[in-house]
Amino acid sequence: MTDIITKPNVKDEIEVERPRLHKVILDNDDYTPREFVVMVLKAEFRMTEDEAYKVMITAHRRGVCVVAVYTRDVAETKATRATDLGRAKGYPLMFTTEPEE
Ligand code: TYC
Repeated sequence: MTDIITKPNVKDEIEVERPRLHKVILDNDDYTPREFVVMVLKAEFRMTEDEAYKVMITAHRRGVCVVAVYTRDVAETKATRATDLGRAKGYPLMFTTEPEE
């Protein structure tokens, strides 16, 4: 028996969109020690000491710094985990997320 091979019907082709990426943002505060912020950035965002220091000092000087971008779930999980590390020590350290344009 001969198989008939047909080209996929155009109507069957599904167009998928790349998931929107979300930024994790570090907010400055007046209480969390600098070294603690650096430690959290290294632990949760797999940064080197130098990368973490640059992000921390940018947030310290400018008020906020974008830490990284991820899909929404990953961004929210990491922001929550990092914020919780500060809260466990009584610090007001805050990581938030927002969708990229
Ligand atoms: N501003 C804090 C201090 O002087 C350090 C700090 C930096 C805190 C960045 C939060 O996102 C931050 N101890």
